[in-house]
Order: sequence, then C-alpha cells, then structure tokens
Amino acid sequence: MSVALRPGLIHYPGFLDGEARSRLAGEVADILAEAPPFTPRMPRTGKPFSVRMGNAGPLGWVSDERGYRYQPHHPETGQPWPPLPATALAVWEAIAAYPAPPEACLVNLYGPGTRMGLHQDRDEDEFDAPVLSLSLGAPALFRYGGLARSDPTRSVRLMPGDALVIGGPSRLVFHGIDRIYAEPDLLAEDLLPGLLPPGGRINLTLRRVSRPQGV
Ligand code: MD6
Ligand code: FE
Repeated sequence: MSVALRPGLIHYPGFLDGEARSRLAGEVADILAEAPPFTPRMPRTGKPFSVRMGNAGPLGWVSDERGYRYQPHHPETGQPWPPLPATALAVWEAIAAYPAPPEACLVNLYGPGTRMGLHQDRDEDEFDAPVLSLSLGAPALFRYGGLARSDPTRSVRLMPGDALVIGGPSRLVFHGIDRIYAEPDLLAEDLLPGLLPPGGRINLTLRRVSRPQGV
C-alpha cells in the first residue's frame, strides 16, 4: 500500500514487517559499532546538531564548520564507512525506480525531544535519483511543504517500518521532523542497547550522490 502525499512524495506505511525491522536494526547496530555516531555541526557557526549521525556506503554525509559534504571516510576515525545495509538496499531496489544503487546511507539518531528543522536535501549532484527514507523506533511527525521555504506545509506521522520516497517533482521539497513521540519501541530498543535512548528513533536515508555512467 502506498500513498502519494504529493507528486513524487510517496509514503509506504509499514513497508518493513517485524522481521525485516529487526534485521535492519541489527544491520544498523553493526554499522554503528564500526563507525561510531558523531555529532554534526552547523556550517560557519559550529553549533552542534541535536541529531547524532552515522553513515554506511561508499560515501557519507557530514557537516562541520567547513560546510555540508559527502566524503568517503568517517570525520573522527578517518576509516571508510561500512557497507550499505542489505535490507535497506533491497527496499531501494523495490521502490526507488532508479537504475543504479545508492552511494550513501545516512543514519539519523533522534533522542526524545529532538527535532530537525525544515531543509532541502540538495548536497547531491544527482537529483534524478530519489531519496529513500526508512524509519525505526519511536513514531515521528514529518513535515513537508513545497519547493520554496515559505510554501504551506502538511504533516504526516512516520511509524517504525515506514518507507518514504522523495523523488520526481518532490525531490527538492522542504521537509523536517517536528517531534518524536516518545512511545517506546521495544523491538528497536532491545536491538540497539546503548545506541538508541529509550523513546528514540532511527531514520535511514539512502541517496545517490553522483550521476552514474550511461544513465
Ligand atoms: C527523518 N528525514 O525522517 C528526516 N530527507 O528523520 C529527512 O530529512 C529526509 O525523510 C530526505 C528524504 C527523506 C527524508
Ligand atoms: Fe532530509
């Protein structure tokens, strides 16, 4: 079942069943064991984000005083990022409708009370590929608008196991997370002890960064 929230912004409630969610949570635990979560900082001001982040894949998204960018290594350990999680990759193959694999999987870790301000995902060179988001853990209120920051917005609740594709005419819509509903998700929390605070949420976004040859 899928719902077009607007053209190109497609919500798949409950796309991952319990078994797939626990497999994905296990893959996230492996990623974060190898590439520990870091706290990104705002360009110029260096103000820390409230969301902590990790990455998997050939490229990872990082942010610090020098700006937002993708890079092949962890900003603190200098190590290459771990491989893309297989369960998330399978979802990309099922619903991204794009003829090349993603290059980056950004892992966002939200504690209770954490928010993410309205933003566009525009640090990629390839906007023909969608961004695919997967949610685990606590429910969240996702807000989306239009292509201008001042456009009217609507909100939808993202539950654990939900997939969301931001592509086509919605690839550059403004969006953000207004609140995390601190309902414990025993599945996620049991699987990620020490990584996800009680009532926390995990969001994975898969992105194609560069334009593939011949596409
Ligand atoms: C989140 N998501 O759900 C924040 N970006 O935690 C995003 O910022 C996002 O869900 C691009 C595409 C899909 C998303
Ligand atoms: Fe985003």
